[in-house]
Amino acid sequence: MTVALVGYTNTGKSTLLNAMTGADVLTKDALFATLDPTARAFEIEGVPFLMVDTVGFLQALPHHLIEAFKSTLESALHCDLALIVCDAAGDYGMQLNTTLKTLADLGFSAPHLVILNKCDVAPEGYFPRDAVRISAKTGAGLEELKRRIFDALKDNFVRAELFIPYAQMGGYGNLRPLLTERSVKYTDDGVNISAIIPAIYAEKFRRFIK
Ligand SMILES: Nc1nc2c(ncn2[C@@H]2O[C@H](COP(=O)(O)OP(=O)(O)OP(=O)(O)O)[C@@H](O)[C@H]2O)c(=O)[nH]1
Ligand SMILES: [Mg+2]
Repeated sequence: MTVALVGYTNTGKSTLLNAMTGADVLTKDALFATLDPTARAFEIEGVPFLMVDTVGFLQALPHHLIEAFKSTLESALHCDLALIVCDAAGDYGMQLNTTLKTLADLGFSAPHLVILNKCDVAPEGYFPRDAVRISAKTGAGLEELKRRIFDALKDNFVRAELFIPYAQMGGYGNLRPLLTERSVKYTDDGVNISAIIPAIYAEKFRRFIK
C-alpha cells in the first residue's frame, strides 16, 4: 500500500518522509528541493507500507508545468492514500486549496488526510478539525499520524494465518508475490505462515487460510 506525500512546496514533505522511514532525502529551505519522486518502505504495527515523496506545488502553477509534473506525480497518483502536507505556520488554507485544486486537475481520486506540519513553530489558532497536527522536525504527533494512516488503510489488507501443505507448495509459490510473509514455520506436513494480504487478493488465498 502506497502513501503519497503531496502538497505545497517547502511544507516539509521530504522531512516527514525522512522522519517516518529513516530515509535521507534532501530537505532544504528552498522552493522545489525535491524534483524526482522518492519511495521508501516503512511499517506500522508490522504492516509494510511505501511512502512516496513528490515535487511541491505552487499557487497558479502554469499549465505546461502541471503537464511536466504529471509524470513525476504519476507514482503518487496511484497511491492508496495521500497525505496533503501543509505548513501550520504559513497560509495553510491557501496551500490546502491549491493542492486540492491541482490534484483535481490531475484527475486524482484517492482518499487523503490533511497534515499540518511545523506545529513546533506555529502560533496557536484555529485549525481544520480533522487535520493531523505534527512536527516532522521534533517528531511530535507522528504516532498519531501513524494511527490515522493505519486506520485509513485498514480495509485494504487482511492479516491471516496460512497453512500450506507441502503438496501444494507449487500453487502457493505462484501466489506468493501477492502477499507479505511475516513469519514462516516449517512442520512435518506443511508450512505455517503469518501473512499480510491485500484485501483484493484475499480470495485467492482462501484455501490456505486457517
Ligand atoms: N520548524 C520546522 N521546520 C520544518 C519542519 N519540517 C520541515 N521543516 C523545514 O522546512 C524546510 C522545507 O522542508 P522540506 O522537507 O525540504 O520541504 P518539502 O515540502 O519537501 O519541499 P519541496 O521538496 O521543495 O516541495 C526545511 O528547512 C525543513 O528543515 C517542522 O516540523 N518544523
Ligand atoms: Mg521535498
